[in-house]
Amino acid sequence: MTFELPPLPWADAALEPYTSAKTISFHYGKHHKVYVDNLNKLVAGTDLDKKSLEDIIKSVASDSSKTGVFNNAAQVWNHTFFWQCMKPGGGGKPSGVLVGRIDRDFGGYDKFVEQFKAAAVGRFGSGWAWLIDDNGTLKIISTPNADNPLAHGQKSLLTVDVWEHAYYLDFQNRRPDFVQAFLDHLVNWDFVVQNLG
Ligand code: MN3
Repeated sequence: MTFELPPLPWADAALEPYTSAKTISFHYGKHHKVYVDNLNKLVAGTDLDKKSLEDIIKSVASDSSKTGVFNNAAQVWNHTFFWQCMKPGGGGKPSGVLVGRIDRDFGGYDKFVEQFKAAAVGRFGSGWAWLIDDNGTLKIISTPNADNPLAHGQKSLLTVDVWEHAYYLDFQNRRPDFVQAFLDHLVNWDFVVQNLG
């Protein structure tokens, strides 16, 4: 199948001032698009080209001869997921069903924020921080480069991209400020609840 760059859930400037239209134009319009284009080239004419994106990621995750396919497929999935994790006027404390889960598994929202920031800021180099549902328990993890929870049989609820291209135009080297802005102003908790399933 031919993979397509999915439309963004909001306008390019909708997340300003925390993520600028310029960042989105590069991050979505160039980086995300290139992952889609590369994936299409890599799977064309192979036995992978009839599989879904999720099946490709799971089937090549531990195949060291398919690193290029994995990296591009996972980055397509990660970015599509990441855009949905944000919305204008988002962030802050969640309400409803998530409050109880966060209290139980982290000991409160402040502890959740502390752990999420530590994972996102502490990821050396490029990667992602995630809130996952690991067999009924909420956990925070970080992954390097393109790696993601799907490749490890875990369920993703929320992610933040901490590759420099995600924040450098707006925050330069200040990754902690970007992660704080993400948590305070951008998180789409409705999407997180939807992922709980
Ligand atoms: Mn990115």
